[in-house]
Amino acid sequence: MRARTILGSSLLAAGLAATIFAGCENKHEAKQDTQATGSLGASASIVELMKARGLSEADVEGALKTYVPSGKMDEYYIFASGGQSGNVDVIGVPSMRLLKVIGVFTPESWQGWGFGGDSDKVLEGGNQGTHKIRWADMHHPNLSETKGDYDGKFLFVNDKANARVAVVDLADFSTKQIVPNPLAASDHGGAFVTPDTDYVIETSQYPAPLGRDYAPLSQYKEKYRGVAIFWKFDRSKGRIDPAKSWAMELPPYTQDLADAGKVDSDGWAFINSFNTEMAIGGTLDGKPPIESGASQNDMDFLHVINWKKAEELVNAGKTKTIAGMRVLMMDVSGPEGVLSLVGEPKSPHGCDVTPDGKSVIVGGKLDTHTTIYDFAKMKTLIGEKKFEGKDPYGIPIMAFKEAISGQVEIGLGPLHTVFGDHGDAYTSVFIESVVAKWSYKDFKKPVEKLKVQYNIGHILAAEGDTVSPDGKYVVAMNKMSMDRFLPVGPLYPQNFQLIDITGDKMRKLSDMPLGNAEPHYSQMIKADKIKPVKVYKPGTNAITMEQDPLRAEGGKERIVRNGTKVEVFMTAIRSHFTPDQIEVDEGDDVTIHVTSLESAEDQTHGFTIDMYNINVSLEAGKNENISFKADMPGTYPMYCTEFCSALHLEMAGYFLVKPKRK
Ligand code: K7E
Ligand code: CUA
Repeated sequence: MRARTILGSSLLAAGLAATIFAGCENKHEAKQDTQATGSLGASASIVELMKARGLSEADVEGALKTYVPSGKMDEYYIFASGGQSGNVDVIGVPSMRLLKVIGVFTPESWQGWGFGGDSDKVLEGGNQGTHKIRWADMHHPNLSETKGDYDGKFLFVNDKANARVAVVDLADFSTKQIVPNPLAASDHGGAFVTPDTDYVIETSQYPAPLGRDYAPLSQYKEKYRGVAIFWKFDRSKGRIDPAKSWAMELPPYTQDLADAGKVDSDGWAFINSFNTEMAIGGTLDGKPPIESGASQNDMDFLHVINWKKAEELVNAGKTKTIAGMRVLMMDVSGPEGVLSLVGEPKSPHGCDVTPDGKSVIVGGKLDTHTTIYDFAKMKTLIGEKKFEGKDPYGIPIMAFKEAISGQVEIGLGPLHTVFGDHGDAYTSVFIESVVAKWSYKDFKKPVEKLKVQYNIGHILAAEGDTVSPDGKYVVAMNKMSMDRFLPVGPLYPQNFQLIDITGDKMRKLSDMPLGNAEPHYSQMIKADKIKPVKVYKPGTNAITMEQDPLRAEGGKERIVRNGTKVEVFMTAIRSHFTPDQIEVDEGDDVTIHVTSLESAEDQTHGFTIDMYNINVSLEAGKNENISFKADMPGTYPMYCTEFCSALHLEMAGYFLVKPKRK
């Protein structure tokens, strides 16, 4: 009876039956099915299923909108920050299935990332000072852009904890470069790209003396500074060029998020800040913690930077070199009008430029509004030098009221804002645990709030921070997920909730537990913009993406000994290594060039030497160069770690280290 009521009242069931039969490729089977049960019967069985599983119509709608059958592809990719895992999570939309975890800052053993092969050099490049850094607090992945739209070629990510930026090439979804920031001790406003990816912007978080020299906290105001680095990206090489990069000294306010201008505001960058009080804590001495010291002022500062003009000043040599980097100091940038400030209410967080580049949206963690800054107004104020004062560092300050076009009452704790395709904006509201939908064109109050589970920190939309957002989807990236998933101990997964924004009302479609650290930001790109290679050209070095001059070739495998240096040219093909026996003396310096001779798609081998912490992945065509000291005498199997063929277990050999004579 109940089943009939649902059926009768619902277009969904009919739609379901239609979908099911339309989706059935084998007409004969479909016909048989219809004969056996009738189309109503099929619907009835769906209703039975719904009943048995306790699913509502909304659940089934969510399932139908997100289910991607075997052999069908997702419509979008998400590139999500892997947070403290230091690696990037790649997720398909709408299925919300994890496709890959790209090794970036943190060794990743499936990809052989950081276990003796060429990737070690990339990780080495990211060392800071005398320290080997092998983790990251990854925050904001940014896809490369052409004319303000994602072009699907590169991905940039920042490491807040160790002030670094990495470049991932989407030709093979692997990391090519890590550049350590020589000036700052931590970053946050990164890795934001300018509309043609001329620059990747990285701005500091916690102030410190530039170059990280020692200075006592009592000299905070005099010696501590913030900094913005403009990393020059060389697209033809696919690398950041540190020699052509430059920086801007900033006051010791705690700079937070940043965004590059676009369209109207192309050539400009915006960085917000908190702790303009310059509180330094001192809890053990009975002083207030930074948390309360930094929340005294009603206004913090949005930093407005004319980077095109700053670039001219840098090229004219008006810089000071600190830690090897050209820095435009505040005594130049303030008077020259390339750095200006304007008030921001209170403890701001998100800083997001609208798709038309006309406005900058700032959310205040301790404010209930988002503030909409009007770029045209700010440009005029700066051009006419109409300021209401200067900060203690001589940086001019615009009047708040004259710089904004409005404020919208959003709710408790608005953080980040992303955009749809018709002037709609979506703000994550942390304390209230909602996504607030509003209009940045006419400053409408939230037209709708959608509850999410729980404490949404971050948010993304389909191509939502480009000049042409797609609409379609928003994802709430929720910090907390109690009562959503099977318990896994006191450290809970994050909860990605996929939201359909095509209708008048937002609809939650699915939940995805993400058991891999806290994603701070993510971007969603149309899948057809990404065109990765399927196999490497024979003998490719995956770091240079060129044929490795030291690759091994079939028939030319050999072991070359030169004093205590041993060089092995080894090939891998189903299902053996050549050579498969290597004997060296204790203390020898060993280099193994191991090349996969496979050319078929998805035909991967791995190569490991037991106990030597050596493990590389050999995708078809790839060459890896492995160098190490044979410092541990003994007998060590070496084998292939991918189940590559029926005789995969036989793909093995021995690495023998003969002890030194005593
Ligand atoms: Cu809102 Cu980098 Cu998490 Cu700040 S982002 S923490
Ligand atoms: Cu090659 Cu298993």
